Amino acid sequence: MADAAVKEKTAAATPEAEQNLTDGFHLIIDALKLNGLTTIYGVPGIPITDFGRMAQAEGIRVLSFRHEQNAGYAASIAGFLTKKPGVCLTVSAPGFLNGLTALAHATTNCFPMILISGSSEREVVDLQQGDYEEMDQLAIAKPLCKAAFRVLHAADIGIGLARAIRAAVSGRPGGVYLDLPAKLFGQVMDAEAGQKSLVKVIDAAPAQIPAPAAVKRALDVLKSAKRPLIILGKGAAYAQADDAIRSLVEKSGVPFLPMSMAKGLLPDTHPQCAGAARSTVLKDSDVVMLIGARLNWLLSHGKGKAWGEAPKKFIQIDIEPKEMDSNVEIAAPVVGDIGSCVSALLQGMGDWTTPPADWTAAVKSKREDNVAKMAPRLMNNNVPMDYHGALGVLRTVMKERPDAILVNEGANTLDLARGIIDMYQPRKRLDVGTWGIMGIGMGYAIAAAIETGKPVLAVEGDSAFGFSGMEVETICRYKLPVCIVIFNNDGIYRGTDINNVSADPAPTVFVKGSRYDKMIEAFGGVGVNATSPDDLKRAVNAAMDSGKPTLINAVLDPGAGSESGRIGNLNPQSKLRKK
Ligand SMILES: Cc1ncc(C[n+]2csc(CCOP(=O)(O)OP(=O)(O)O)c2C)c(N)n1
Ligand SMILES: [Mg+2]
Repeated sequence: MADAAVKEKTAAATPEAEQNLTDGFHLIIDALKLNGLTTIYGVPGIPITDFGRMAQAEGIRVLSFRHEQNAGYAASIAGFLTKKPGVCLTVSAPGFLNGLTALAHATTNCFPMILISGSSEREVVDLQQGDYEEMDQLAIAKPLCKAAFRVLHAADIGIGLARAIRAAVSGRPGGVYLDLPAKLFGQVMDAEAGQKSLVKVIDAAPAQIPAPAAVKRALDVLKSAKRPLIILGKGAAYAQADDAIRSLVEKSGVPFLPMSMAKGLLPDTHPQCAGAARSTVLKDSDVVMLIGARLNWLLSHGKGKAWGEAPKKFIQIDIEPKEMDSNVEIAAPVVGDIGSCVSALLQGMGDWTTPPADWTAAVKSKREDNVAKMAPRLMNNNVPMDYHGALGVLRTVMKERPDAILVNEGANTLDLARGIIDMYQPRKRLDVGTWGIMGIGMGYAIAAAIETGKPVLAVEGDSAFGFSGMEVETICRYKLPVCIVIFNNDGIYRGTDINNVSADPAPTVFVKGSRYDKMIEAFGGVGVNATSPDDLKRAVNAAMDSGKPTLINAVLDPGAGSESGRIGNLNPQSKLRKK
């Protein structure tokens, strides 16, 4: 700050001198713009307040949040949607730490993101002399991201940002930390030398072509299958190789199972979609081709009960060689970027024989049975609403607006919405991701609206919403076309738990009958209390048509949910617990 003040005075005294100078503030802005990074999600404060103002003045879109974690989640999903690193900007120590959760989340989910944090003076931090917001941020960030860099000299800003961009988007994408000490912003240098020091990153995520032998091996294994299955992960959605993936799936004739954020890559209503026959295809398949999907907990690590007794062979397509054999043996690893791998497979297929008809017919009939069983439940008009009645309405809303973006978090609210709401287009479903994290909701909704210009429907558990709820002000401030529907069942999983021992409520319950709709009214948004599926339908359609920031409090039966949604089995049990 002091440096900036001194510089301003000097510049006023000698205007012609200033023309030949630039400084850290401007070089960072120029470097971002040069690389097409024109949106920043963040929270202002020392030492980056002026930087945000200047960036805005220079045409960068600076979106100011109420908490860095939400700004960070916004940046992470911007990275997923655009294949460019989403940028989050924070102040030092506490702001940095608030943003760090999102950086770790981006890394875990393989989203490209750069967390840029201002930091305190190196000399003071390193001697631990108690600076304002003192913290060795670089050291703390390192284990939680793909790469971490610090820039100490204005002349290195160009290189520093170039390294951050490459690290974020090349190979398997992830989070990168860029540490910018306060002094850097005010550092002055010759303007021409400054311009020359900037780097425009060429081919930041170069294609990684798979080895022909690996492609042939994969096709041989797939050809040998009697009951093949393709699993599409969010890596496949990220790749933006939509046409090639669709062609591969359709030409192969193999049933496909989309992971949550891969839904819509091919429509959930596609004749080969096995989404509604998930347990059957996992159990009974004999060859499984994973495209940008990892065999982590979300796929029961590729083994155990969910995968049945039948021996299985896995083909895995992934950009990260270390992913292979992470949980089970991979018979045919194909390492490369998804687009190049899928194209190579397509080319190698030649005259292809589709899988045995008894397998595809069995999958189809299982799917149709399950869909038919579900249908009447989705049409119920119960008051208070249950999940199926409410989700039946939202399913139709999304069907009628296939290019809207669905953001989804919660436990029951997540698991049931994922199964019930069909998706029709790629990258339209954004949810809790690899960690099953609560708190992504409003950050994702904001970034989705900003990055795509499309209307956003955020379907939120009442607990999930609470993690980022204050950002409804941000949504109203920027007048974003976001409709938030809160599935209000008075608590986490359910609102019915009772504490028999003291006056305190049970740990999973909230204030009964809360009116979340009133929150958005405080900021000029539209609030609606919906008690029936019909109410909900009217309110959501009005919101999606008007594009006005809207929050609908959907009153659900407090007893409707189940513990931890679909993953209750992951809860450890006490043998001593008194029933
Ligand atoms: C950051 C974070 N904290 C806590 C949790 C644990 N957790 C899982 S789901 C959930 C909330 C579920 O309640 P709600 O959002 O109301 O959905 P419901 O099941 O009631 O529909 C919580 C707190 C988590 N997943 N992530
Ligand atoms: Mg709830």
